[in-house]
Formats: sequence, structure tokens, C-alpha cells
Amino acid sequence: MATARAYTNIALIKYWGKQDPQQMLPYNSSLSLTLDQFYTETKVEFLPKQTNQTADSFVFAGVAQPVSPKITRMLNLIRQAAGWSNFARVETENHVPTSAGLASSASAFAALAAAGAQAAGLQLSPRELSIFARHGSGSACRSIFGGFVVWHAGHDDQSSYAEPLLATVDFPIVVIAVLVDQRPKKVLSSAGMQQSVATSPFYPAWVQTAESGIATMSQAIAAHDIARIGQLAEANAMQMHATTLSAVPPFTYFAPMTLKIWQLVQEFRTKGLSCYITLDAGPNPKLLCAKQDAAAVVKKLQAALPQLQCTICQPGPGVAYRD
Ligand code: 2P0
Repeated sequence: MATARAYTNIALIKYWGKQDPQQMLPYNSSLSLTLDQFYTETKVEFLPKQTNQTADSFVFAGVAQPVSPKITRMLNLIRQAAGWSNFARVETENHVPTSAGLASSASAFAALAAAGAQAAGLQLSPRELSIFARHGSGSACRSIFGGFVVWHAGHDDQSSYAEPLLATVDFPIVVIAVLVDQRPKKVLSSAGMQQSVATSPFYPAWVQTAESGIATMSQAIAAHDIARIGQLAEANAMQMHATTLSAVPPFTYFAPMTLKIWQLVQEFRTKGLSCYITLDAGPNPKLLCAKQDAAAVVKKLQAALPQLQCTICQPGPGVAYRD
């Protein structure tokens, strides 16, 4: 039995599109920051053969749920590596501040991979663990590590892994998670990616630009240049979203409120408040700024849009085990 905790991450250079959906190999490398405000804690127990359990079981927030195919797939990978056939009992809890708007499969599959591997007695390196997590959800491979993390796209199972770029973030960058809408997204990210890959004429340009963005973003991180990190992240997010607007048929994750917030962020900048926006496969924006500006950004945002809930996140840690 083992329990692991993993934190979610926000991609500054995003993963958008699979070149091999079976192996979960992306077309482009991505770069993220692990956040400290939202995590998943998961306990895995492989049951002795003599128990009468005839399938895996899954309990989410104290309630028994059907075992999803993605969970089964992850448990099968672990069983295969351990040479076991025992069924597992998985218990998981998401720790989400009410105002986060950050629900993500990244922390869920990083925690499941870590707890499952430990419970099965596998001695995996962090890189091997990131490869396991990738099979649950692409972005989960980055949540194995804390701070700034790169997921190398690679060309096969073993070459597609995440590794830390800067594990201890020694400069004051923060991410403000803004909650616009808590409802589940209409186009799931895997379906959205597939549609961009298959139909957007901009998709090849996306892959090329994102891939070269890794080096530029790494330089901005090494220089502790928060404004440059923000500019590059905002540009990359809009390039990703351009592949949805240019898909056939077109679709978007922007809500009217998302656009409103983007306009406000641009206005803040003209008034000397340095702040940048990024957005994943949903309408809830994340704003990047320096820690000393975060309170002013939230205040100005809420002055314009009083109903908005904001959570200030700092860089978070990698996966950890709990007794
Ligand atoms: C990312 N996203 O890099 C990008 C940016 C959404 C937009 O990774 O299909 O849940 O399970 O590999 O990792 C969300 O997609 O997708 C995601 P699958 P995942 O964070």
C-alpha cells in the first residue's frame, strides 16, 4: 500500500497534439510550472490473491465510482512491470481551493502512477515515473517534478519524459488562477487536440513555434525575467488557441469573460502593471506576474469584475509519498 501527493501544473509552452495517441507521444515538447495550491492525494493497495475482489475498485472523495479505462490502463502498466496480476483498490481526493478553477488530470495521474508504482514495489527513477504518468495523461508526466519542468516530446516510449529545468524557483513568480466557469468543458482536451492536428492549416506552424519556444522560454527562466516569461507564455497560449479557431469546424475554449479578462490584462500593462495571461483547454485564465504585483492585479481585476474568484499560486513541489 502507498499514498502519494502530486500538484497540478500550468504549461507555459503547451502540449497540444499527439503524434501517437496509443503511446501518448506529443508532437511538441512542453514546459510548465508546478503550482502549490491544488493537489491530488491517492492511495493504492494491491490486494492479496486470496481476497474475493474480482476487479479493481476506485473511491473518489469517499464515494465508490466506476474505474475509468485510463485508470485501468495505468494499473495494468504497473502490474505488467511488477509481474503481478493482483487487483487494486484506489482511493483518491482532490484538494482544490473553492476558487481555483484548476481541475486537471495532471495531478491525478502523477499521484496514481507514483502511489501505484510504490505499492507494487517498483524501484523507478523519477524519469521512469514520469514515463508511467504520461500514459495516464500527457501533462501528468510534468507533475512528477516541482518548479519549472520540461517534457521532451521524444520519438518513442523511453525518449518521451519530463525532467526538472529549475526545481527550486528562487525568484518571485506567481500564477493567479481566475475562476470564470466551473462547468466541465464542452470539448475535452484530447478531442480538441485531435481536431487541431487533423484539420488546422496552422498546426505544422504550431509544432515548429512551440518547439523553438522551449529554448527561448528556458533562457527567460534562467534570466529570472518574469515579464519575458509572461510575454512568451501569452504568445504561446494564443498560438495554441489559434489552432482551435482555425480547425474545421472551428471551436474555442474562450468564454466572453475570458476575452474581457485578456483585455483588462492588456490595459493593466499600458498602466505599468506587468501581468500576462495564459489559458488551457477551458475558459479559466491564469495570470503570470511578480509576487509583489499579485495583490494589485487581483484588486484591479475584482474592481472591474467583482464576481471573479482568484487564487494566488506559487511554484509547487514534485510528487511526494505520505506514510
Ligand atoms: C498542457 N493541456 O500542456 C496542455 C495545454 C491543455 C492545454 O495537457 O489527452 O489532460 O490526457 O494527454 O494532459 C490537457 O490535456 O490530455 C493539457 P491527455 P491532458 O497542459
